Amino acid sequence: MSKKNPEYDFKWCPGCGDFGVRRAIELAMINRLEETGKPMENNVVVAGIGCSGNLVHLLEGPQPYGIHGIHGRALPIALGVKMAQPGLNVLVVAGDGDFLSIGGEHIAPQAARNLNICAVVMDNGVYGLTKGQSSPTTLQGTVTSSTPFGKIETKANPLELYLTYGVSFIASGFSGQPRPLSLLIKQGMEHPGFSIVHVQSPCTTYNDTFIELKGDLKNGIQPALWDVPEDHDTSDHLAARALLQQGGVPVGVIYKDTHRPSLDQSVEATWEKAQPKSVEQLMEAFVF
Ligand SMILES: Cc1ncc(C[n+]2csc(CCOP(=O)(O)OP(=O)(O)O)c2C)c(N)n1
Ligand code: SF4
Ligand SMILES: [Mg+2]
Repeated sequence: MSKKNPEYDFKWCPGCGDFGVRRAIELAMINRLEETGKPMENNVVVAGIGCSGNLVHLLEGPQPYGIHGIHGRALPIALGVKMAQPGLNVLVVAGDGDFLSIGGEHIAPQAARNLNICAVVMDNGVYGLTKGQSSPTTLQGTVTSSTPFGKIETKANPLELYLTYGVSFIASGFSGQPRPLSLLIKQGMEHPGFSIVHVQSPCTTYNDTFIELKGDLKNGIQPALWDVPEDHDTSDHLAARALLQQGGVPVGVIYKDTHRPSLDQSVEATWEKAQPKSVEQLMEAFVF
């Protein structure tokens, strides 16, 4: 991390949304530490590559363990950490490009396994670190350095994607509200299965969406953000789907299924069924 790694000189731009996400993660971890009595070293942050992934070096206060991995491969690394040490609290931090573009193929398998980790996705609708190329969540038609005549593809809807893949905890948050966001992240960390907290975290340099998200009523701009109603039934898949079809950006818990076993529980149960074979039995298997 930064203090232990003084040669690491990466800095976020002023006003970057990721500052708020960092604060929310710090608050959630400290809160968890106070509630469970487990030390900060019980937490591991697995980061992708991107401005968002640099969060792992920029955390302040007590330091969790951190792995700054490979672009798009935060989930497989987190799978390895969790399988080796199921007692650890594993948190993935990744950008929209990292998680949904190059890393998109890893979401469905982990959803099917119900890997017991929490992924915090910082969605700024752009590749920030590499200077502003389009990402899956860039609006169709947007002119970027990689789409000089406008983006051809439609914008992905990550929350609908997660729901379709069967992610067992899905929340949506905003970096400009670090305290409420920390509560969503804490719920995600406590959820016994695969949780994703998808965060709108604007890039002030290449895609500043703060006003669009928060609105500017004086100038007739309605906020895209709206709170998930208190009476929303988070256990109801169809209700979650209907919520996502209302447009804009819901803030809160969208869906939660606590009835499925997590991957570590399923692996444990499989170990109990597996009969270890003796060397003789294994050798006999090769005899024709
Ligand atoms: C395998 C691989 N491909 C491409 C890159 C170049 N690269 C680094 S970060 C990045 C995209 C970052 O966008 P995002 O994940 O949205 O993170 P942000 O910087 O916006 O937070 C790319 C394409 C890389 N480092 N490794
Ligand atoms: S380029 Fe964008 S995402 Fe990266 S640090 Fe600057 S504001 Fe944040
Ligand atoms: Mg991005």
